[in-house]
Amino acid sequence: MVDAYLGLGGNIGDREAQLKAALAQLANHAQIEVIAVSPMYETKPVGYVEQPDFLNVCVHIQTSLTPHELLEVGLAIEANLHRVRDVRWGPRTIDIDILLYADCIIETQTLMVPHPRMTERAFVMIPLNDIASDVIEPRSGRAIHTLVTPDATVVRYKS
Ligand code: PH2
Ligand code: MG
Ligand code: MG
Repeated sequence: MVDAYLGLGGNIGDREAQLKAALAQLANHAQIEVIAVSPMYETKPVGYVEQPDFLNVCVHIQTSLTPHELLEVGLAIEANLHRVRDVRWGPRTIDIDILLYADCIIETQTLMVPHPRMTERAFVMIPLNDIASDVIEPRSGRAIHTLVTPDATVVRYKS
């Protein structure tokens, strides 16, 4: 079993229900154990800004899946929750990204781990810091708590 961290986000439909459904589907997988889930945050869109606000959450899992198998599981859950791929960085019911997989650096056509933009994104780093503050981001060799910066566009979500 290896430790991995995933980032989940969505900004159309019932965002909270979709995040909870995605977390439940991860937890139900025979080769995934959910160790910790961060609080949910409501976040302003980054990249393509003319779209609704997101809900984002990070999750710590232990898994016997390979990185590419884990990617496939995430894509299958996205499909179950009716994700349609249209605009890059555009609106979606649910997005499941592998942020960290053990201390691996993976650079393939289909998968980049650590997620290449994670350290620039407060909507990832703030929830990740809640559950992984001492974990090392292997590209920089630095702990998550040294890479996170406060951001007023990332707000704890109270439903
Ligand atoms: N995901 C993106 C692009 N922009 N912005 C926020 N706030 N949250 C996201 O999850 C997000 C984004 C691409 O995956
Ligand atoms: Mg993403
Ligand atoms: Mg994605």
